Amino acid sequence: MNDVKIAIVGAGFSGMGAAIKLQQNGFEDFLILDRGSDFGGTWRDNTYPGAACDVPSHLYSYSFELNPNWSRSFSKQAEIHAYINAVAEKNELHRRTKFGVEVTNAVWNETDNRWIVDITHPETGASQVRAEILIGAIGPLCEPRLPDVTGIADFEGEIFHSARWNHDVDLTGKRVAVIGTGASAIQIIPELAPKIGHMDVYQRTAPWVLPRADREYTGLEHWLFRNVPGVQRLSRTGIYLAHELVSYGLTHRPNVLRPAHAAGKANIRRGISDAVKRDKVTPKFKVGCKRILLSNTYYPALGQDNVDVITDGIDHVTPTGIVTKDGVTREVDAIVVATGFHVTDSPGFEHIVGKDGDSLAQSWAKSGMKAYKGSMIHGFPNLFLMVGPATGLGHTSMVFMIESQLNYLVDFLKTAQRNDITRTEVRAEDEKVYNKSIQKTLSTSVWENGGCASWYKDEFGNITTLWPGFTFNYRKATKNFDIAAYDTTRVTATADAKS
Ligand code: N01
Repeated sequence: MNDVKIAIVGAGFSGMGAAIKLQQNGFEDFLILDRGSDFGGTWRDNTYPGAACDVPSHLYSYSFELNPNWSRSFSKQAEIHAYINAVAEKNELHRRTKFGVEVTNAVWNETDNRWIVDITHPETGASQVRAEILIGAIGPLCEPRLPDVTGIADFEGEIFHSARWNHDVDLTGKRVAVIGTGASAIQIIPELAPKIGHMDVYQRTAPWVLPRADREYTGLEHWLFRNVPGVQRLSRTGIYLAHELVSYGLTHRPNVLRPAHAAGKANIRRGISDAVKRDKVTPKFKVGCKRILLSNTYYPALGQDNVDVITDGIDHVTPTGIVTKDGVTREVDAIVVATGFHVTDSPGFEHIVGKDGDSLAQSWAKSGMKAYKGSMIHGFPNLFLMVGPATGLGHTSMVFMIESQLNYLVDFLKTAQRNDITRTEVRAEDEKVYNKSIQKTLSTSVWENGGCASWYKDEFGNITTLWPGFTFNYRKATKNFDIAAYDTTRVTATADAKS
């Protein structure tokens, strides 16, 4: 049994950020556990052709590790992954990280006030880590969701999910089907279109895809970012404020976003000349209801003669092709599955077990995901969930939200240390009131009223993933650890006593 004060599960942006902030604040006794072989989480796993960030890099990076060398406004996956690894190296995170480790279970032990974390490693086998605090940094976009389509398991050609790209397969000249037209697919399709023989794009819902102001930074800009103090921060602030304006429309006044409809439609007209295809890809819901996508190359790719957009719905898959509901069979050599992730039903939730013996999945099965400030959950003492419920965004950088959570995390740890607190559990009533207010704010939002189905909603139809409103309000809400919302247990001279 390995004893640590803090165990961090996940070495992506949020787990690494937590580790760096812990170090900076004198909490050195921690261990990061990750099943992969490298830092980066989703930016390590998503290596599909065209993978890039749809938030400008100067904002989609840590505020405490600015990078003046971003090559372009919207960086590609390899550059983001390299940045993440450079940050990890600079902060010497390898010293406190175990890779190749699968966390199979994490169970709260009420007697010891500790998390018992079961792990397995291909070489060292099964063992346990015992921790006072568990930081769940598993990320909401890490478990690929495969479509529940009859026969898909029996397909005999190449088939892989966008987040598990098989680089050994050469798709040049092949007949390829892409299932899905979300954020990943719209980046993959333009990369494949020029090289494949024929592509069928299976679209269930047409997304809004707006032009992307992507460009390389000039030598002068790089020089300014490196040498003139404040220029990079100014650029970052400008990007941040521009994105925050969108949040007002998304949350309170969807009609403010009307110009985006025009921009989206113009993007379609520019890219596709065929009227039938144009009609097929024109969205039928309000912009912003599903994630707004950015691309200058998606529609031109769909407009190519060797690309068909199929909207008839998949009925089943045969060993050699896909049959749509109208009975048409289309033979293919490979299927790319770009159908997203288990977000509100992540398998990871089944393996975190709280004080009553219920897992997060069981606890949330009755009424959906909820947490206090997206971080702490009633019934799960000393668990701090990164990018938890109601922290997701549709308009700007998740790194901003992560850093807000990190402020809260550090203040929580400092408060506990200062007051000799060994057990911290958010009160059920505070959690309830907090989530009620989130749902009230969401009631005017485009996510609720925009006429679409999206992964932002859970099986009960509740939006449990998104932060509604300006991100600076979340920054304010997480500035200080509000101990009054928590039940705590303190160490006394003789024994632990409930306060
Ligand atoms: O997944 P998605 P994604 N049959 O859920 C369709 C982030 N991200 O991997 O819209 C047929 O968006 C589904 O159809 P519908 C970003 O937060 C960021 O693309 O549900 N189709 C949809 O078209 C994003 O939101 C970047 O009707 C099926 C698609 O599959 C999140 O990751 C880049 C189906 C899934 O789209 C997920 O994006 C990439 C079925 N059975 C991703 N099931 C950045 O740039 C699903 N679909 C930062």
